[in-house]
Amino acid sequence: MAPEQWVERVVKAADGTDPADVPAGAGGADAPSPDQVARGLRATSQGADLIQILSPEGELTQHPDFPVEVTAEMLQGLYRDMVLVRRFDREGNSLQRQGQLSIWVPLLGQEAAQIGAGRAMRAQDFAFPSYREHGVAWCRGVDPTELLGIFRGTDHSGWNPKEKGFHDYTIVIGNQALNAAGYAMGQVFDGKTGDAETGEATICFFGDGATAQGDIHEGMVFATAFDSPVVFYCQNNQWAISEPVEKMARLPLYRRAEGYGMPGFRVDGNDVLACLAVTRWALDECRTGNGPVMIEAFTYRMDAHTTSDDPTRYRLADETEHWKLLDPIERVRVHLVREGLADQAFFDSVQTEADELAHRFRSFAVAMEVPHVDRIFSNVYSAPHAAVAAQQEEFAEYLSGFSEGSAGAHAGGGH
Ligand SMILES: Cc1ncc(C[n+]2csc(CCOP(=O)(O)OP(=O)(O)O)c2C)c(N)n1
Ligand SMILES: [Mg+2]
Repeated sequence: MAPEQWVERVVKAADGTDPADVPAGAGGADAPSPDQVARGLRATSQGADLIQILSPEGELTQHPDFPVEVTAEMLQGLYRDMVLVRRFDREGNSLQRQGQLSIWVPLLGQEAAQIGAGRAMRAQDFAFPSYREHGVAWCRGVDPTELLGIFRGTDHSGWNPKEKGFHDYTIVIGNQALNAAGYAMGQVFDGKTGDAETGEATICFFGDGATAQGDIHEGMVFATAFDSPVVFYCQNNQWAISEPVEKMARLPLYRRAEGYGMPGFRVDGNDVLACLAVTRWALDECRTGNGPVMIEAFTYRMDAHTTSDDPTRYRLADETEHWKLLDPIERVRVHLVREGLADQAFFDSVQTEADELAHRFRSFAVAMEVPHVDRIFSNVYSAPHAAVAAQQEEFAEYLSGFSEGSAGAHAGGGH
C-alpha cells in the first residue's frame, strides 16, 4: 500500500468510518493532507488519554481507575520534595558554570515525574535510573552531595546501590532496561513476588529518545516473556538532546506497550499526584506478579539537555514559555494555598530549608578533593590483573613526561 493510501485509511478509521465503505478519493476538500495526518499521529499532544489528577490550575479531581487518598501532610511533603530537588538542581547548574563541576544534567521541569514515581516505591523495590534522576535519588535516600562525584569527575558513583535500592547512573542510553529486566527476572526466580505487602518490584527510568534503542526493546521483550515485575517508566520530556520526539514516534510512546503484551499508560508527568497514583498501582501490580507495566510520563525538559548544550539553537522560546505555565511545583502550591492546606510559615520554612541544602551542596562540591590518579585503576577487578597493571604503568610513565609537579599525586583533576 502506498504511504498516501495508508494515511487516508488511518484518517477514515480514526473517524470511526469503515475504510471499506469510503469510496476512493472521497476525502473532500476539508480532508487533511497526508503530511497533516502524519503530524497529527505523532506523539506531541497531551491527548485525551492523559491521566491527570491535579490540573495546571491546581484543581484536584479523582481518577476513577487510580484513586489516591490525598492529605495536607502528603501534599506538603511532595511540595517540599520538589522544591528541595529543584533548588539543588539549580545549584548544580551554577556550580558547573563556575568551573566547579565538569558537567551537570538538569532535571528542571521533571520534578513531579520523578518525585511521584520515587515516592510510589517501597523500601524493598529497586530503581534503575539514567543520568537525570536526581529526584528519584532523593526519594531513595541518596544525599544530593553523593551525586556530585560523577559530575565533578572524581568518582564513578557515590552511593551503595544495594543499600539505597537505586542503581548507579547509566549514561549509555537504554542500557539500564537490560539491567532492570535481568534484575526483575531474578526477583521472579528468587520467589520475591506474589505478596501484596512484601513483594518486590523494579522500576526502570529512561527517556523518550531511549525508546529508539534496541536495549529498550530487548528489555521489554524479556520482561514480558518472563512475566517480570518491572515498571518501564519513560519520562517523555519531548527532546533527545536536539531531536524532538515527533521525529521518531508517530504515536504516543505508551502505545508501544501493547505490542509487547503489557499494559501502558500515559500520565501527566507534571502532575505529581497522577505520577504517584499510577506508579504505585503499577509497582503493586508487579509485586503481586502481574508485571510488567509501561508508563509514559508526559513532561517537558525546561532547561538544556546538559550544561554542554544550548537549546536556543534548536527550539523556540515560546515552547518553553508554554510549559512554564504547566509547572509541576506551582500547581501544588496553588492547590495548597487555595484550599488552605498550608500557611505562609510552611512555604517560608521550605524556602529556608532549600537555601540551606543548596549551601551544603555547594560547600561540599568546592571542598571535594581530586583522588589519587591510581584510583582509576583500583576498582576495575576485585583481584590484581596484568592488563590493568600494564595500563597503570603506562599511564604513570605518560604523566612523568610532564614538568615537575604536574605529574604528582593529584594529577588528572582540572575542573
Ligand atoms: C548508546 C548511546 N547513544 C548515544 C548517546 C548520546 N546521548 C546522550 S543523551 C542522548 C539523548 C537521550 O534522550 P532521552 O532518551 O530522551 O533522555 P533525556 O536526555 O531527554 O532525559 C543521547 C543520544 C549515549 N549516551 N548512549
Ligand atoms: Mg528526552
